Amino acid sequence: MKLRHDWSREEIQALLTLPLVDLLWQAQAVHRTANPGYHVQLASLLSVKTGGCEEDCSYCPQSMHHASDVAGRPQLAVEPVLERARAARAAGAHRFCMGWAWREIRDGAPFEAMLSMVRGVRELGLEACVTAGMLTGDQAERLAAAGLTAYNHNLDTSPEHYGRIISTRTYQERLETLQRVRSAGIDLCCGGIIGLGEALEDRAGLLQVLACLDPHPESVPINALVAVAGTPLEERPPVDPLELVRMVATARILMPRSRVRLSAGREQLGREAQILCLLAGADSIFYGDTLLTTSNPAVASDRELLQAAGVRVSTAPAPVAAAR
Ligand code: SAM
Ligand code: DTB
Ligand code: SF4
Repeated sequence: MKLRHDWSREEIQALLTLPLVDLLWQAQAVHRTANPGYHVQLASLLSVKTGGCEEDCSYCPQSMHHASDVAGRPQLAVEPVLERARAARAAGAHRFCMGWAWREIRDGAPFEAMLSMVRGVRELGLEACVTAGMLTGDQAERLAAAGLTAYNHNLDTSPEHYGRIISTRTYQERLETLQRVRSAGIDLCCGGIIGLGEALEDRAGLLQVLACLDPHPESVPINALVAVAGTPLEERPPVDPLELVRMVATARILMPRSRVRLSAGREQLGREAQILCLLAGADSIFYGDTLLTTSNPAVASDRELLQAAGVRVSTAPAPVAAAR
């Protein structure tokens, strides 16, 4: 399958607006070729540093600019984090993702602790993912040396809509961090959110930026806004689940070999809508009762969902003796 990095916005918009049955047919054809076993990766998420973030992302409950901010929670230490990683592995997770509500990583004790967490998670045989805002080239190199599998840094929306959602940093800064992660040899986890009041052209615009990255991000999280009370977007109406299906299907067609992760917002979806997303090419979910600050479907109901859909769960790799 030939991978393309030259998609035009018009082509993407045409995919997004295809009759749903035709879009699903195309997405499935791509997905069945790239992922014939319909393997789904389970990724568990833990907030290591919660709230008090300097950025003003209008969807985010952890920004210090919003009434929703849950400030003053102490940052978790290395051992409790690794305890949670062991529990996630025992529950069947394949990847362990850790979040820090930071604008950027600063050097010092918290960064050293982050490196220890990455090493510890890798020694458990889990993939390790970190999301912690902007980082320098040197920090990216050190995370790579600790064995970090992937760095999550979302573009969230189109370059045009971005300024209406976030004012404290630019799209360009986001792209520069992504480049540093790439240069250090760490996989990219980069996606966005729908339901921010964006137009269809903005959804196409986000997907265009992602699909024109070369190589494509190894994982692409597609979030539906969780409208949290106290954030500027608290009044936004819920997204139509079929819009999410369209977004997943189009991402699958554009980036055949990337993991498309059905991320925040699953609690608002029925079982059938989630199965449509799996059919459309989603091959990863967040697994565990919480996301960062909001809730996620229970582990038992997710097991039932995957069983009902008939997809297979990726098996966790064997533990590595020591991280690099
Ligand atoms: N501070 C880091 C950053 O922004 O990269 C890491 C954490 S941040 C919470 C990770 C991602 O979660 C955001 O980029 C956004 O895409 C997603 N997110 C945050 N709040 C959300 C919400 N209420 N609904 C849906 N997705 C959300
Ligand atoms: C991503 O794209 N979605 C996850 C993960 N990357 C870090 C975060 C979703 C957060 C939803 C709101 C919350 O729980 O605070
Ligand atoms: Fe939330 Fe991350 Fe934005 Fe901070 S940078 S407000 S944690 S999304």
